[in-house]
Amino acid sequence: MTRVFSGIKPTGHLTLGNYLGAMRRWAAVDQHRADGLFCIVDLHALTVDHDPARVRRLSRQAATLLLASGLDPELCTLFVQSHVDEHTRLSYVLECVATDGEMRRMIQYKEKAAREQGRGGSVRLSLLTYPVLMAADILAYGTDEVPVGDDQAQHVELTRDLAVRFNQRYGQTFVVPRATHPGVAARVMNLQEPTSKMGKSDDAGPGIVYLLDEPDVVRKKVLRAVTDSGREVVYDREERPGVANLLEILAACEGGDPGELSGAYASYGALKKAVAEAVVEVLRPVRERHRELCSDPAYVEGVLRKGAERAREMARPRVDAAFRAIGLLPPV
Ligand code: AQP
Repeated sequence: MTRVFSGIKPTGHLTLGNYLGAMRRWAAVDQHRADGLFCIVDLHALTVDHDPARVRRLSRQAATLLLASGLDPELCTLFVQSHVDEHTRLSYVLECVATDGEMRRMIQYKEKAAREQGRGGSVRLSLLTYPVLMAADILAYGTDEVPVGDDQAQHVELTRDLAVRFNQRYGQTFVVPRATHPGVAARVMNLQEPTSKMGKSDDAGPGIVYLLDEPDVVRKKVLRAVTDSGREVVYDREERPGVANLLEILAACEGGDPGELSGAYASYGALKKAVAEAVVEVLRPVRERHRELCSDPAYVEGVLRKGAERAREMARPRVDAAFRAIGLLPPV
């Protein structure tokens, strides 16, 4: 069975972008057709300035929201990265095959390092080595497929390079994974800045729809979305990114093609109303299920405990094999 690994970073409240671009597909498709591992990658959240209590809170919330979105612990493995030591064990070994130059070429590193410096902070070494830990997350499980958004494609490419290099130097150990991209909603854009991704670690603002926003808040954010001075609803990503984003969100919520949907709306106002209601409806069951799960934290903890046990069993043999292959003595 195809093995799929994907992660979500507890760096902010989860957004409509996370849901439409990733979580919904994990629950509706990936966990049914594949052996799915879905991970709250909390170690990655430590690579930038953070509040420890907030990371813990967001990790719990992400697990609850993933279950609320339909992940079924009977069908997939849901766990927290820091609960499975194999990730950091393997990360060190992979640091011994990766190069400094490779790390510095990562676009996300350059962007995030500049952001940290812009905020007057220093750049953590872990931000530079983050793609190696991500490679370890993936390679530890013999992953075949990694569903990712556009911005993570370079990291999966690096993961493939490291797997191939390790296998060539030290013997066949890792499966070489491939990235898969969601067809719809690959990149939900910020409603106020439609040329930037709707990112959960961006400063909170009216351009980001959070999964736990009240319906009226969702409506307000969508109705205030930035469009342009035109009047006619046409789908043109380059010239009219705001309207294109709304059409793509609508298509992701209701099905259909953004270009074809554009013909159904006579004004931006009508389009925004339709998008607002579509988003409210898509998020309604998630919010309701989330509320139920919050009243049973022991259930969520149990899922994470079993998930970590299963993940550990899957990862350990391959990570042990990598230790032996690269020259480390087995424990006596
Ligand atoms: N706007 C988006 N549109 C489509 N897909 C998105 N994803 C995230 N934002 C959008 C997808 O959600 C999954 C988990 O994302 P992540 O936790 O790895 O990172 P992020 O949400 O992409 O992170 P942010 O918000 O940009 O900020 P940082 O990196 O600082 O936490 C991924 O599959 C992602 O593609």
